[in-house]
Amino acid sequence: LDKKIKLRREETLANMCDERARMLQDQFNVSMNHVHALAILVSTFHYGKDPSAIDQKTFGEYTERTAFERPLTSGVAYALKVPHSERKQFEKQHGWTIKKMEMEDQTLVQDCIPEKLDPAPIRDEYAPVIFSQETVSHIVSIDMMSGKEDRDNILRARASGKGVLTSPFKLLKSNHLGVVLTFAVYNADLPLDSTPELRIESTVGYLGASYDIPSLVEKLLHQLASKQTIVVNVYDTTNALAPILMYGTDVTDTGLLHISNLDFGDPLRKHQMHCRFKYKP
Ligand code: WA2
Repeated sequence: LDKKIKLRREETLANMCDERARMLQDQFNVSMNHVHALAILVSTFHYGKDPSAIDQKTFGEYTERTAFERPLTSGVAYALKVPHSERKQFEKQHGWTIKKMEMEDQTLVQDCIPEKLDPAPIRDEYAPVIFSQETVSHIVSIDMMSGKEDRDNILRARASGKGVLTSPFKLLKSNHLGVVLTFAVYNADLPLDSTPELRIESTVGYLGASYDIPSLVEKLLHQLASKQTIVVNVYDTTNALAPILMYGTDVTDTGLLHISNLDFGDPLRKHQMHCRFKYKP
């Protein structure tokens, strides 16, 4: 009988964990598809029309009204590809200088007050944010290539044509651990088998979404009852030897553990959900 109860407990935990993992993965996938569609929208209405049919007002309104399509995201933004040769012209046209994301004093960066940010140092190219959803308006004018995680994402997104994810890192202003999803925007509808070289050359900008993991996973788990029953942790397990805790507090071992795999659509990144019962039987 004891064995039967134990088996039953394991089954319950597995079912609860798999259900939560599936929900998180599905919501992530839904918003990823919508961010992809936004990248195509910018390509069609900003670059496909002359004059452009998108400005900050249109972008801000559209992204706010369609926010329900992107569950778990805290905001979307569009950064422009600007080669150094065009920097002066770009800054004159926009009436502001391209800002650097990183400062000597990390705490000030997190506050993210644009006037306090330094101008971006000279580089071959920049990726300043020109359009944003209201919720992330604090990143407008910041060069996304001046932050390591954002830069890696931009380089990988434009060479691959796929949606790519960063490792977890502290997002600007919110100071919460999050991930950024990036799609490149091209000046043409490129065939699926295009070379990375052609893709990089055809790149005009980058559409990105940020996921504030703690608050958004919390919101998701809240929708399901039984928060009193199980403890959930989400890890980035890309480096199996050094998993990064993305959600939850450090675990108190109550014996039984169930691991559900998560697929967030970027084959380079691996994620897992770990579930335990809150109390020992
Ligand atoms: N968005 C919001 N908060 C952030 C952030 C970000 N990146 N990086 C650090 N904190 C415009 O990939 C292009 C969004 C980057 C896209």
